[in-house]
This record gives sequence, C-alpha cells and structure tokens, in this order.
Amino acid sequence: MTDQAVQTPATSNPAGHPERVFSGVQPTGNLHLGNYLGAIRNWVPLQDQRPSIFCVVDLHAITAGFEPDLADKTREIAAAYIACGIDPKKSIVFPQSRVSAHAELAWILNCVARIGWLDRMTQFKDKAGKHKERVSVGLYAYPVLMAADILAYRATHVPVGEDQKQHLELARDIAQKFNNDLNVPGFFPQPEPLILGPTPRVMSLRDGKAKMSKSDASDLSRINLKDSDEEIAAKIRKARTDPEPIGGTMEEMDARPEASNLLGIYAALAGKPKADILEQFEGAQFSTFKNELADLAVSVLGPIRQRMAALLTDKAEIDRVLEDGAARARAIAMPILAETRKAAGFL
Ligand code: AQP
Repeated sequence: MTDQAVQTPATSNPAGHPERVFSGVQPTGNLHLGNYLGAIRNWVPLQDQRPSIFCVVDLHAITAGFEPDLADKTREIAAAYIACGIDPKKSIVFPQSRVSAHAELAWILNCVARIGWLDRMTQFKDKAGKHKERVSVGLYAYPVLMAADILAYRATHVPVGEDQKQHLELARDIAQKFNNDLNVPGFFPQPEPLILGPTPRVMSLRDGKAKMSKSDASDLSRINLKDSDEEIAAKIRKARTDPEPIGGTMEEMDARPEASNLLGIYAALAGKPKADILEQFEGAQFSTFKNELADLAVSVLGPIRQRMAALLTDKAEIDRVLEDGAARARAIAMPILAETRKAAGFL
C-alpha cells in the first residue's frame, strides 16, 4: 500500500485553489491498529502527490475532558506519524493548538453550521450515550472544529477512516453554505474524503460489530502501536472468532464479523485485497491463521514501535519539528483566515 500510487478523485474547486491534503489524529489514549490502517498508513504515499499537512488535533482531545499529560501524548502522536513514514520536511506536522486560526475559524463556522446538521452526527450520539446533557459543548461542536481544520488550509483531500465520512460530508455542507451565504462562490473548495486501503474500518478484536477504539475499556479489543511483540501475538490469539474454518464467499464471511475483521486486518497489513487472503487461507483453521497473522502484525508493527521509542528519547527534537511545522502551517492558514474575516464582513 505505502509504495503504490494512490488514485485520488478530482475535487470541486472552481476557484482553482492549490490542492492540499489534510488529516489528523487526536492525542488521546493509545494509538491503535485502526488509526494506523484506517488513517496514518494511507497518508504516506499521499505526501508525494500533493502538499500535505498532518496535524495532531490536541484541541479535539479536550472535548472529552482534559488530558493530564497532553503535551507528551501530542509528542507521541507526532513520533508515530514519523515512525510510520511521514517525512516532516516534506509534509507539515504540527499541533493544532499552535495555530490559532483553527479555533477562530471554528467560531465563524459555528455560526454557519445548523443545529439540525449536528444533531444527525452518529459519533456524537455514540460518544454522548444516554447522558447527552452532561457532555461538553465542545464534543457537540467537534465536527465544526474538524471542518475548520480542513478549511483553514482550503484542503482538497482528506484521508480518514470510514468512521469519519459523515464528518467530512458535514465539512462539505459547511463550506458550501459559507460560499452561498456570503456570495463568495468557490471561496472554500469542497474537501474530498479519501477512504483508502482494503480495511477502512478496523473492528474490535472482542466484538466484530464495534470499531476498534482508543476508548474501549478492554485493552484486548485493540492492538496498540506501543504493544510489545508478545502482546500483539497474545491479543491476536485471544481475538474472538467462530468455530468454522475460513472459507466461503466474501458475502458469507461478512456474516461472520469477527472472522471477517481478522481477514481484513491481514489484507491491510499485507497490502493485498481481502479476496486474495480469503483464497490463500481457504479451509484453514483459525488457530493456524492467527499464528500467521500474529507474525505478519509483529513484522509490520515491531519496527514502527522501535522507531517511535527512539524518536521519543529526544523530546526537544520532536518539539523543534512541531514548532517548525506550526510556523509553516500558520503561513498558510493565517492569510486564508484574513480572507475569511473579510468575506464575513468583519472590520
Ligand atoms: N477502528 C478504526 N478503523 C479505521 N480507522 C479508524 N480511525 C479510528 N479508528 C479507526 C481513524 O483514525 C483517525 C484518527 O482518529 P481520531 O484520533 O479522530 O480518533 P477516533 O476516530 O475517535 O479514534 P478512536 O480510537 O475511536 O478514539 P476514541 O475511542 O477516543 O473515539 C481517523 O481518520 C479515523 O477515521
């Protein structure tokens, strides 16, 4: 996957703004295989195609409560980006909170987005659960801040996991409404979601119907990028499956969500279509398949963990990289924010 050219769709950008890639990850909890396969890994080839901006979205991280070691977690995500193959000289890597345009544009866009639009966001419903009145206003407005992250750079291509598709559609609606309401056609381009790879939604190792998530109470549900080789292998061996051997059609496997998820993880790690993996392991017992999957996962994730650990021994260098990225990000976002303020009619 990482060394293949990625076909990206054309985006609606009538004003011909320069094309840019933007994406980010929150510095909350441990980065896991879902973040890697659904997002970060897919960013690597994109940075050779268009100018790319990869943000550590620390303002998003506080929507669910203040993190005690936010700065260290921010450094950890930056180290993960670099360990996974993001080149901070080629791409811009920075913490969201170091570029004030994100928060300022988010306020303007809060006045564009409609309550009815936000009420439809399924991630908010999942995260707020039954106690909607007790969660922060920030959690509710999260997708508007995400729209601001993207539009602050007039980003045209946004590689995300499938779980973020609805937020991307909202960002497109907000961009369109801003352009229409203020009569500035093409001011913001329509950002195009890039949902890439054979496994755009990695599911929990304990429940094939729930997505792999940092906030799942069970650590056995996910493979963390920081897990040791032994932990990775043990979690894969303990992953829930069913008693049947691997086989059947892709449609039949879809009715076996845990089994299908493991095949999907194998396919994504191997950089092959899932149908090929189904054919390769047809008739195999899960005990055999899990050993192969564990070896593959360790061979991909082990070197990433080692690179991350090496990078994190020099915090000052990570801070220098992030500060350099923030300065380059500001140089793009601040003029776009100034134009936005003008379009909105501020003095
Ligand atoms: N399970 C997943 N499969 C595929 N992609 C995933 N992503 C997250 N989980 C999966 C993608 O990772 C990127 C960064 O996500 P984020 O930092 O915004 O956090 P998130 O989506 O909220 O991730 P989590 O693990 O689910 O965190 P919690 O538990 O805190 O909610 C995004 O591109 C996302 O699509």
